[in-house]
Amino acid sequence: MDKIIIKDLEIFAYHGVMDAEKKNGQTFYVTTELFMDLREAGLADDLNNTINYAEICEDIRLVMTEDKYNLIEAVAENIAGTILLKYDKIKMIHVTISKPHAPIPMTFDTVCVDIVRKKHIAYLGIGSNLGDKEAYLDYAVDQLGKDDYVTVNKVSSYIVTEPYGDVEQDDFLNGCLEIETLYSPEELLALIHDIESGAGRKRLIHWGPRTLDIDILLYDREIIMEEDLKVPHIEMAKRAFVLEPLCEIAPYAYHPGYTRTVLELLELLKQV
Ligand code: PH2
Ligand code: MG
Ligand code: MG
Repeated sequence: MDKIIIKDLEIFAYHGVMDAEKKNGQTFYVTTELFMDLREAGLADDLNNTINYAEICEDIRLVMTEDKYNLIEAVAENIAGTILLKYDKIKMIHVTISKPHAPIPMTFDTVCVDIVRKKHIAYLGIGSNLGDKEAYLDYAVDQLGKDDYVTVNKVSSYIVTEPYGDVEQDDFLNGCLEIETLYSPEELLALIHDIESGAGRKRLIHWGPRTLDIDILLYDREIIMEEDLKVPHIEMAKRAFVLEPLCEIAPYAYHPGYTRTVLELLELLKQV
């Protein structure tokens, strides 16, 4: 991917674990690589099609000088988050904070923290079969959208579905969303649990009736097999109530386990 690079932007600031560092300050150097498509700007020769690097330098200066952090890790994380949130065009950022005058009683060139952060695309399934089902699904979409680190790109129609599984219960209302997020899968799961609790979800019967269920279906092309989090959702290929709404918003989204698109999975399921 194309990128704009700002090398060793010099900023005097007061970050450090030691009291003296917070009192006296020192010079830091910030290098950022801003990953974005530069072709349109290149062809049109127009600043409106890209981002103004002078503005980015000012954003970095503000993060560097408005607060005093203990760790350059925290400085880097804040710069990455601030810039990714502010600029839609920037999809990924590489930040290096260099601290050549760090209090180390030895000779060294510099010490750096170096991080890469990006916007992730995730697909979520939502379902409800208790109370005002439509209001609960709307609540999920609203709450996700309100979070600073989540943008809701697309929402499918809501469809009425028969309960899947052995528990006898009321029909579900199901839907799917595409989101863009700065959260890791684990952080996203924590947010989802908060939203489910906010909808009065009680975890009583496994697979039983619920006011609101939100599942991570896909997260980029990652495969995660942790005790409390499995992505892609392990049952999604068997569930028409997931694949149908998902196919409406993302027929060509890719399942990295089955190496098939959502559309292909839905067609395979219909053949069973
Ligand atoms: N969720 C379940 C179990 N069964 N059936 C339908 N139709 N829709 C659901 O969302 C659903 C289900 C457990 O997550
Ligand atoms: Mg579920
Ligand atoms: Mg769930």
